[in-house]
Amino acid sequence: MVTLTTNTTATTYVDSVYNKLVETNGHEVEFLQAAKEIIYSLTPVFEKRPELMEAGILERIVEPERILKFRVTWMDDAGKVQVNRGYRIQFNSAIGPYKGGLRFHPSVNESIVKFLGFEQIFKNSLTGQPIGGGKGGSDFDPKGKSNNEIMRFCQAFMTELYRHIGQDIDVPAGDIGVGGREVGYLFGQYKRIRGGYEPGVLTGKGLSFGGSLTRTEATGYGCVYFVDEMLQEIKESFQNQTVVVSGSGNVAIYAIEKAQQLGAKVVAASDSSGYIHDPEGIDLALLKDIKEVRKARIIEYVKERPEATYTEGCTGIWTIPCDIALPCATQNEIDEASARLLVENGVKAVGEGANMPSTLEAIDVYLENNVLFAPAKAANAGGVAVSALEMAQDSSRQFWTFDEVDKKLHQIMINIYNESSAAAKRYGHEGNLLFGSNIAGFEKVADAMLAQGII
Ligand code: NDP
Ligand code: 2IT
Repeated sequence: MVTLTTNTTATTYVDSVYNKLVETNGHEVEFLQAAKEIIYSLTPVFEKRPELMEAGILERIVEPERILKFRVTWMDDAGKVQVNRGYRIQFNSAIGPYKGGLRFHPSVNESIVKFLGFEQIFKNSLTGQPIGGGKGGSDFDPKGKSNNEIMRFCQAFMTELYRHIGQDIDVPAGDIGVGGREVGYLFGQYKRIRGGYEPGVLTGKGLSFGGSLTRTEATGYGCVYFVDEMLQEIKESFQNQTVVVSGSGNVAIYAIEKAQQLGAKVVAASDSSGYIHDPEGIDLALLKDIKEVRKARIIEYVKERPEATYTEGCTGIWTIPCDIALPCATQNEIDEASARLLVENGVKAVGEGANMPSTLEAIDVYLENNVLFAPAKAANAGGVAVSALEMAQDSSRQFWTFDEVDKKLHQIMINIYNESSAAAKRYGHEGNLLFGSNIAGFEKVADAMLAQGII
């Protein structure tokens, strides 16, 4: 049982909550990393607002409201029975229905889903929209699977998940390994089981059945919009900057697209096998064709662009000198050593398109060296923000143009930047967007929890 620690200082309080978490979740390293970053950045809030300590808000917010873990059984093309593990973590519903993506990747386990779900609470709050935090997924590996196998897996996954979700309960979407195709199959199975048309139950849907324009582009575009706001503080922009983007999935491709539109030269991208370096600037049409149409490996790029080079392995991408680094692949892809290399090579700004792509040590390196740092919760909130706009369109049965959604997205990213900056200043950490975004995201959820009583 959690003992509430009242009548103590904020520092002792956050220490005690974090230590308790280590005791009870010691093996969940990714979750503990995400929790540590947030918990300690909230110390100034508890100093100013002891009523939040007294109400045990921190003890409650680190504990998921519900963890669902289930078997997913399906049959592969060879007729062999396959078993995977499915997850949905319904972390916090103080400000709205649980909302967050599904990740299909062999590395998925409870710790990964918990870290993602925990981050989602604060990110969703920052968007200013009424969505709580959740996340899910499976250790299913989509690589090398046929289209039919993907469909059968999605159907089997939804056959269990459907009973736990709903447009006012929990609204999943995509993440690594889950894009438009998978959301389509998941939605089809949900509709078949429910016997009704409830488009608001999933976001990232196809445009012909309740999807929103700009959702595909939203995370990558949003990340660049956010970094652009940050650059304006030092009277700079994306114009003529050299940019390195890791990954070549949904987030990476549209971060590259928007950075190029704003005049940057994007010189590198990667997948989990290696990275390409194209000093003259990436040919995005070619990259999209390889990754989105052919669904091939990034090495194919250099076969058609002899001026580019391919290198095996992922971390080497951070040795390429750049002004702006946009990690858009996965968690902990920039460690302390990579962060130091980025700094030595003169990086001005880091914008996190992926979730928790920098280790805690890497973040310290950015902050010690005055690198402008756009933390994931704020910088990649554009995806879920447009998901919430998709929910709004589904409810009203009216759909907006690409430009309308893009303008709303841009304004949301500006608001997140302004609110994070203001919160950092209000709590004595001016310029520190990590503190600012954690605090701004937290306060709204904490106030809702306080108002809703001890539940
Ligand atoms: P995709 O599946 O579309 O792309 C993932 C990309 O990252 C691929 O290039 C993949 O390479 C690479 N990658 C995945 N795992 C690893 C790994 N372990 N090591 C190195 N590279 C890896 O996913 P998204 O683009 O949607 O997601 C990327 C990141 O952005 C994730 O952290 C996700 O949580 C985050 N995010 C996504 C949002 C969305 O709306 N989709 C919203 C906010 C954040 P390969 O093809 O070889 O696996
Ligand atoms: O990490 C994320 O914010 C996402 N994968 C998007 C979640 C969503 O519900 O659109």
